Amino acid sequence: MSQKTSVSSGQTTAKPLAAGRHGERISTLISSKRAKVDRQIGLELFRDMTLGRRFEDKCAEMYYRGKMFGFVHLYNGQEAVSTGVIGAMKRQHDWFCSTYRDHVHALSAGVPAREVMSELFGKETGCSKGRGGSMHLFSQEHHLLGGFAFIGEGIPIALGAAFTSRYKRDALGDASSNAVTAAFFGDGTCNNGQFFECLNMAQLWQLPILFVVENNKWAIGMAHERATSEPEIWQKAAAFGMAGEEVDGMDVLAVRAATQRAIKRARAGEGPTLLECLTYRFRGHSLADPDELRAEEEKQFWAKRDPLKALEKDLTSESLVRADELRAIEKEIDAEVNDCVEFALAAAEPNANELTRYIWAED
Ligand SMILES: Cc1ncc(C[n+]2csc(CCOP(=O)(O)OP(=O)(O)O)c2C)c(N)n1
Ligand SMILES: [Mg+2]
Repeated sequence: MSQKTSVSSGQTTAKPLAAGRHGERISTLISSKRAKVDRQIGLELFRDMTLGRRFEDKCAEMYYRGKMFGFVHLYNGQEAVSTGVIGAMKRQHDWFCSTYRDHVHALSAGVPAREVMSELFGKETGCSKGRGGSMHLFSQEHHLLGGFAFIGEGIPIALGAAFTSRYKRDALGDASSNAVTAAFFGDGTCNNGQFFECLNMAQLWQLPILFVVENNKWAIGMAHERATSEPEIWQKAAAFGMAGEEVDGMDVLAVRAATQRAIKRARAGEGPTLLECLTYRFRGHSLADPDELRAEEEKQFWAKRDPLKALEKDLTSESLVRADELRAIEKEIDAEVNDCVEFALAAAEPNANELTRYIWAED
């Protein structure tokens, strides 16, 4: 049976919202169980989300200044998902699998900003040695299984990582093997066959995996409600007998609490969870997208739910931190982001004679 621990009232407002059903869902979603955080964790969450936001803003600047090439998909607006999920897991122990919208997942997983920015410039110092670029970030050290250009491509890879954890423990007798894998993907991807196949297998084998759907309402220019027969993706878990939950993806404390529940189940051998995070991207699909399809009113509706401002309000209203401390963090992050750009611009290009190096594991 699916578990719905966040409760929607199911009521619709008298006047339809400009933001449509996606907006109505988040407006009526009650995040009853948000994570309680102390000052230190609160600051860490704010720092991680700020790094994600400022890093992406810098990417846009570099792209429009002609310094960065190829497809670049930014994550602005969705930071509470990356930080909420990865921040509730164990870095360099658990595993993370991304999509082409992968910069911020890599940063949250601990890949240094210098390595991520270098990769975007195609430099040898990049986390994929400059051979991958924006959509193919990878770090064995930080357990980042990759960014993937084809939608749904990462889900079976993540499933394999989750299977490995279980196999090491149950078949090879390694009692310490309790890593959980988080697979991130979008709403549009949930109409892809790999999603259903992997949900089935994960539940059948009770694998330690968290399927994180970042439902930002849009798949390039296709609105979610137009493309799927059941827009409430979390409900699809029930077809497999899997735990499913919907959560406010603009609220990092709600995402963190939902992740903690899912991770607890996964580590206890109680299997996977499908977590649908309701969110929104603040920029176009990619930096090549003029973003003309989405209504201005809809964008404004979501801008009011900026996850960074929401966290700041939470932390300051509980007097855990002062606003000036957060401004100081932003300054530090800006310096870090500027430093990673300078580092990446000055770094060496890969040697053209070594174009195919690193294709095989022995390299
Ligand atoms: C297998 C495959 N089919 C089509 C595409 C083209 N494509 C690129 S992004 C995208 C939309 C994905 O939307 P969603 O899963 O909601 O992710 P978001 O971009 O919103 O993060 C599509 C169809 C692709 N990359 N791979
Ligand atoms: Mg989407």
